[in-house]
Amino acid sequence: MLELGTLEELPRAYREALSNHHLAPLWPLMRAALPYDMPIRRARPHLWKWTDVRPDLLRAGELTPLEKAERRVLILANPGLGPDSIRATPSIFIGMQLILPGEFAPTHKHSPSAIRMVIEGEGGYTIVRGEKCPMEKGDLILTPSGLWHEHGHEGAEPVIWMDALDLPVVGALECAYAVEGKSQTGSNQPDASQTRYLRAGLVPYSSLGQRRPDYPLIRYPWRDVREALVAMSGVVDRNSMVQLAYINPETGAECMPILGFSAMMLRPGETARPIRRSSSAVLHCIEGQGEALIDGETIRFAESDTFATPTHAEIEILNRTSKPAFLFQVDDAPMQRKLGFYEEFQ
Ligand code: GTQ
Repeated sequence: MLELGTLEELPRAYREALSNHHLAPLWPLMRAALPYDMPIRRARPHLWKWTDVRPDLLRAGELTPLEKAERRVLILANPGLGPDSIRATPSIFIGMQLILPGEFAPTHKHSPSAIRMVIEGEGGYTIVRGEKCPMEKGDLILTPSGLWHEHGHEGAEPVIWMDALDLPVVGALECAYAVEGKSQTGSNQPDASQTRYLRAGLVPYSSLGQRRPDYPLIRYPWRDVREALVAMSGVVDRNSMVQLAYINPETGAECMPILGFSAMMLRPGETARPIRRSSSAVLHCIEGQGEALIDGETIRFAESDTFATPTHAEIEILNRTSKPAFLFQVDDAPMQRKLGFYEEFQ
């Protein structure tokens, strides 16, 4: 291995000259920038327990009216990424959002893309591009870059969901910004998951002949995803994972450009061994409970808990119970694939 020169070995006058000229020598930083064999990972495997998140979020509801928040969100800050971190992993922003009965989170659009994963409560809705999407537990709702969106609540109990945004990526490129908008008149029609894209394998015929909408499907109801996982679990080999990817039904590609979404089922007694990958991820338990072994660290998760897995992590997920467990996963594999450095390690 090369012994690289350090900064201290350079004459002070030279270092000062470089600094005055806004120049820096690479060689003392070389191994920090490009370590051998494995990236330096500051992000830690970390668990955010629902029993902590929920009361803290409800307290935010008492302390801060929505008019003073625009979005009432608590950010999941990965402890390895520093005290001011607003990232759950290097690329993934996760927020827990609370909306109280009768409240309204005003219309805006922004350059980062977002999704919602509904955790609790009934009567919440999001209007995306004029499409009114009901929010039921486990539903995935997309809010892609540049699409107008607003949230409201017609129910009686608090509604809480998880937001995932590619904000750390868009922000690092100094491209993150939002635009305020006027309230949208939501269409009276049910959202496209209940109409045009009701069944896998079927798309509106007209979409074959003309330019397809970029984001034809905004809402992926949990009821359908859960049913599909259960059906699949009966035929998938015990050594393979029961996992479904959320895709764009018109293109077959991942449904958003930077972050990817999937749902998995852990059968009773199952130990799942996802392939080691260069992507980081956040997992959220929709139902059931289990244990995740991440780079040798054990995380015990229960319903509505959320945990982060670093890039290149060695992962095992165990369900020791007699009931199935269901996890939702956000990862940055779509971006890594597009940029040409995504890797899987056998
Ligand atoms: O609901 O539009 O967690 O704009 C962060 C930024 C949620 C939202 C977040 C946002 C939103």
